[in-house]
Amino acid sequence: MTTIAFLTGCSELAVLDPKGPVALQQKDLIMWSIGFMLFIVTVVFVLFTLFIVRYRERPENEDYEPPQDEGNKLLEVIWTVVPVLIVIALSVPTVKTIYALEEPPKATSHKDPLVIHATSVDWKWIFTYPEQEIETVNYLHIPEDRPILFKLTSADSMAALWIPRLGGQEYNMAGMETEIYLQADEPGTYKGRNANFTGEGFAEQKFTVTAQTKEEFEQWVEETQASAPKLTKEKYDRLMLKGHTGKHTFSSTHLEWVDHAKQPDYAIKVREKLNPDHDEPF
Ligand SMILES: [Cu+2]
Repeated sequence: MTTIAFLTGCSELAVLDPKGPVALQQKDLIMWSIGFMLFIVTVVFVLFTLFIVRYRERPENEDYEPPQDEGNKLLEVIWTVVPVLIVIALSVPTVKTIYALEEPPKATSHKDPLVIHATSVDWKWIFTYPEQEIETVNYLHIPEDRPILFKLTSADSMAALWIPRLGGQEYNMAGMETEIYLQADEPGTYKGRNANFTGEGFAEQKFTVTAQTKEEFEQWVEETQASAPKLTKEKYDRLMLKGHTGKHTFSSTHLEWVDHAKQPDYAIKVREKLNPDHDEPF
């Protein structure tokens, strides 16, 4: 663990500090796998040391010729069965976790998930709350203790949504929709980013997630609906240009005229129409 911490140059290991049930399950799987593998490494090195000490070359054994044994049933069975058991011990929990993560977290599965569309476009994140008719750029507000169903797609490059404290990444791909459930157990601000290299501006394709109590979240929704400007097609199209932009908030969504999962060439057509040398993402 210390080595990992030093190698990554991180003062904190967000993946190992989960703030939600999805990230917690993944952390448990990581810790189980590392622990189990450390155990195997230990056994191997102990046996290795034992053998080189015990069977080292000694003057009194100079003429020793080992007997020519072959086909020791017991040994053959041991070194076949043990690796099979190792594979089972690692794969069963992994597959179980993968399947469990396709569903909303168990503890809150009685609650309706909040649906948020997350669309990546070089190099920003567009979040759409279809039910609330809200759209945000580069930041998110979510209620705590409620599963969030992210519907992911990309307007251009293949990206990956990653909020380490809430769970592992999932790909955003043009022309299709992928899904991931995430959930925050406590209010707080968590970092999110694109985890799939998409060129020049990739490093800064980040966003923040603010997890709030149910009441605070509802208040944010109401205020946003009341005070944020409507999203116009003109404004939205300028978001399609490659580049960075700050945080933005709107009280209507781009789903009214485009779903990138169904129209993968939307951004390309917009870029042809706009002049990338003069127009910039607003
Ligand atoms: Cu780092």
